[in-house]
Amino acid sequence: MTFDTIIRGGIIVTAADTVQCDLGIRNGRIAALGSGLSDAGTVIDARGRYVLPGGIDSHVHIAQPSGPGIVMADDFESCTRSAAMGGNTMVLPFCLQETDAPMRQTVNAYHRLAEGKCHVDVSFHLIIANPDEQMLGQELPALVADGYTSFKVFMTYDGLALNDMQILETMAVAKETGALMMIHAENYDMIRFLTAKLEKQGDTAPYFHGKSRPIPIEREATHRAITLAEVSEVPLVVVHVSNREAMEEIRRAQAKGLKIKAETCPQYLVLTEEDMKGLNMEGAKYVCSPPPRDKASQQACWEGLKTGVFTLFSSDHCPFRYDDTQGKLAPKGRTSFRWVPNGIPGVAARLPILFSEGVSKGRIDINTFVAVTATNHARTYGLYPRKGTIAVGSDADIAIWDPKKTMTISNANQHHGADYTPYEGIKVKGWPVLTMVRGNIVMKDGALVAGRPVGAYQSRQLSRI
Ligand code: DUC
Ligand code: ZN
Ligand code: ZN
Repeated sequence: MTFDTIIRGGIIVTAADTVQCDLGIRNGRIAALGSGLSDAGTVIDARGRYVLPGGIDSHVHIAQPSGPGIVMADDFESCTRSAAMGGNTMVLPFCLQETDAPMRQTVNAYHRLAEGKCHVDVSFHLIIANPDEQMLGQELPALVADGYTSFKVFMTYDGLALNDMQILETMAVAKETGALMMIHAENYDMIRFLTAKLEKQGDTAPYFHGKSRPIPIEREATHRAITLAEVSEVPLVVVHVSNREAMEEIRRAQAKGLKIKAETCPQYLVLTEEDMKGLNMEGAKYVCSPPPRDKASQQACWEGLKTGVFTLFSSDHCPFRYDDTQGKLAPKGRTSFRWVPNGIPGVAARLPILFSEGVSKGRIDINTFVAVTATNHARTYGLYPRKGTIAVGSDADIAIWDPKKTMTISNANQHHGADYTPYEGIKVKGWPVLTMVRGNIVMKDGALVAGRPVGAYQSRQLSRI
């Protein structure tokens, strides 16, 4: 047999091209593109469908420690199941540095959690919470050399926030090793100040989460992060950008020739701070950081995607159950928004939302969709061209989409561990009907294909940005 599988007659899309032809797969890789391919064990009819590189969601959180008494709603099995259902073939979660353990030990613990459980491929970013001599001088360079080639730092949060000196010291290691740094840009002291003020006024409901971290707080930190990267002469990814002012800081830096990349997420396209106003604690379902903003900010994020200021569209999947005292209804959360677990699920909703709101409604073309959901993630995080594109020799990581299929997003079709989706009720046109990881069909027509999970850990090269 020439091929294991042929995908016949679909519209094959890459970040650059759109062409109707057959695609032949052998040994988990794309072996041929052309017309009239034959001789395969399995033939998939894709006429009238898009054949896209599988989505790569380079920003998800899985089984990450989230504070006393709080438990994330997804383990590696449930998050990667949800990812596969949503047309993804790879996710990149984070390994959070623990204060009392060597980073290598922590990374190995995440590997053990993931091993044999994943329905799509995975690779890990690191989160640097304590950039001491041991970490910066030894652990981090060794981990980068072993394929953990990107790490995130935070400018806010107790126990995570790094000051400017620490960020500079960490950037020096990025410069030395070639690793790529990602940054959560919000001003810690301003958030602390406003949180205390709001609490004193009795403004403690989930809605005030947004008021405790308004746009200038993100803009200032974005500007400072860019300046620190400029002085350090390193590239930087600003993750989860939510508004025009931060976007304009990034646009200016890019126009100056700085290697600043940026990401936005579905919550900044379709949610607003009004969603956090729900009765009782309902607003907690939408609490994430940066918070959803307003309609004008949504417009700005679309503009960022259309003009290439944002090259990455990720979910920032960070799921907590709602009706659960280990989740959004943690008892302390009723006393103040400050204690509401921060994050929302979205790994399955990311692609249908962007396909429908972007491609089906004519805001972006299908090639841009592929670029911002797959190809740029692979390029940015050292996986290209093995991942993120459709080309002979690349892994057969493929999602087949029915561009005409209409669906309503609901918790039932997310298949994650959370008991709600913040995108409940959103009607979409365009839906993934098949997901294939290295030639293995893992999802077909909204159902997981039975069998052992095929997802595997992927070591990464240095970034190509
Ligand atoms: N930042 C993230 O990237 N995810 C969840 C919460 C946060 O602050
Ligand atoms: Zn963050
Ligand atoms: Zn995140």
